[in-house]
Amino acid sequence: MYRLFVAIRPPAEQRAHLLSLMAGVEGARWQDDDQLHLTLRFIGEVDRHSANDIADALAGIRFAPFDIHLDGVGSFDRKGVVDTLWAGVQPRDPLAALHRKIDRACVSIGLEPESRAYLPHITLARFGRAGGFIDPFLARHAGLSGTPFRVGSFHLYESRIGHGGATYHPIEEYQASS
Ligand code: 3AM
Repeated sequence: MYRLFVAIRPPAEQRAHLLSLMAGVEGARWQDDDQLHLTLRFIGEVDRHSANDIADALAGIRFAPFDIHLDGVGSFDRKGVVDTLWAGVQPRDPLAALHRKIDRACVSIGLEPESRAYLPHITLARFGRAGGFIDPFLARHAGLSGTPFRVGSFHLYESRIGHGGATYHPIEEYQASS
């Protein structure tokens, strides 16, 4: 089985900016450079046959390149405890439009449609069950604003869960139309 998701790989200078933010939160498991990505659509566990179908369906997606920039920081909670610390991106509309195209491609090959609201973000850190105290981090980086960068492609990634957490492996890249 393959655990798949579709994501944008931020360019090196944006990743360097993100890595420079990663300090000062106890209990944070900071993402490393290889792990930094902007999820467009989580797919989950599929067999080889479905993985090939997904790769083919994604190849049929047409989208024009667009620019986004880092914008602010935020967090997700699970069971009332902070679970994920992330950097935001703007504008969200072209990302949401691409998310919908990818969702339609997934549905076309028999996957369930996305049921959760899509909030584009780049995960910076994850937390164990004890969570973490992130208020100073959120206050310090509320004004985060990066230089615009072009989204000219997206990737199909495989997530492999190992002893040290998940590693992410780009297995296919899909280019914008023009
Ligand atoms: O982009 P991030 O790092 O927030 O949280 C997981 C990660 O998102 C998310 O998919 C990305 C690659 O692993 N993810 C994992 N399980 C998920 C699920 N069941 C999920 N997203 C939605 N539903």
